[in-house]
Amino acid sequence: MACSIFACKSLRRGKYFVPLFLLLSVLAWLAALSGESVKTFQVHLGPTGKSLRVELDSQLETSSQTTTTEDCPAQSPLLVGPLQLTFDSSLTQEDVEKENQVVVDGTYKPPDCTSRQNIAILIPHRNREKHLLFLLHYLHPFLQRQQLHYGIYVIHQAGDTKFNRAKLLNVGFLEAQKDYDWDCFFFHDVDLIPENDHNLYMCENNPKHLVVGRNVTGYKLRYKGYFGGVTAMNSRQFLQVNGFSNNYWGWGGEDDDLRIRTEIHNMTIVRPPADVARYTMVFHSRDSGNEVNKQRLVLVRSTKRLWKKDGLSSCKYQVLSLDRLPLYVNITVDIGKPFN
Ligand code: UD2
Ligand code: MN
Repeated sequence: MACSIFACKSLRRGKYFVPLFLLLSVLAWLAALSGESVKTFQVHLGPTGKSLRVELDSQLETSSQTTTTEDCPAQSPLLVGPLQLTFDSSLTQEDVEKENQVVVDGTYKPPDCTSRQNIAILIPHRNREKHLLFLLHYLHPFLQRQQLHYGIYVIHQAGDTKFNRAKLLNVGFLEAQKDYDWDCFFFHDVDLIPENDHNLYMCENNPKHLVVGRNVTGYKLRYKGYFGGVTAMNSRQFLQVNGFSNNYWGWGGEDDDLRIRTEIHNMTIVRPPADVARYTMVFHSRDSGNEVNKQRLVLVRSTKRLWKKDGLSSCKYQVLSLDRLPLYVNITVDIGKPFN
């Protein structure tokens, strides 16, 4: 074909343009493919030994966690009902971490649906490492079977002054809120293991008390207004009652104080059915540093007068460290000492 020198050069350049374009497209396609590769199948085994689910662990899935999925079903298909609990003293931290590789920095999200609530589990703690390990061993798979988005926070009291469970739980609430906009807070003793996953770890329209029965008390409610062990409140309810009192040092009374706070606000305590709300308390004797609080009856009588001034609004503390460990967020805190 006849052409000027200039036009011929452009035509020749055009000849290379098409194959070059095709080559670049193929390269781009290959790069995209390798980006979503490495699909590995992991089988997660719970303490039941049953397969909880087979998970497709891929970059595709990681990215799908940020996109919206459907709400999880009203009843999780993964529930297994009552479990026979065993406490093997040879269980190690590594074992529990290995069982729970899906947990990252103490938090977990169901991979294929959106949890109906976002749950923060707050555990007051000092010198109960073995109990904590047993609890984590059972609680992580339990919450995963319930298809919950959750985070576990252990609030560790520094020093050896009297233990103050209630104030630690206030600290847990205030600190966990900085992490994420959790809907629902569980106040959870370290030594109580839920026996049945139909005991749902979700909040209700009223404060919830979950320990209807315990092995050590013949699975009977201790008394009518009993509100100890494991309780759940949503953030609105907990803020409304101004949280726990900060003034209960040593054993007892702080759970009744919280109940009175809910009564003042016309809330009614709800409980799951007795056949599912069952716990095993790992055996223990009274800890040193948590002797019976002789002031507790006097304090409980002044709740009505003091709740507004004493609680979340007056909770002073100093976080000494906050560590995002594989199985929980550990918050070590200086909560001061009695009557300061
Ligand atoms: C009951 C209540 C508990 C609380 C307590 C009175 C039940 C099932 N539980 O528990 O909720 O009202 O009476 O304060 O009714 N802890 C430590 N280290 C210590 C001391 C306590 O970690 O040195 C934590 C730990 O989470 C423990 C919790 O505080 O589970 C309650 O203390 P406890 O187990 O000694 O008291 P208990 O079983 O009588
Ligand atoms: Mn106990």
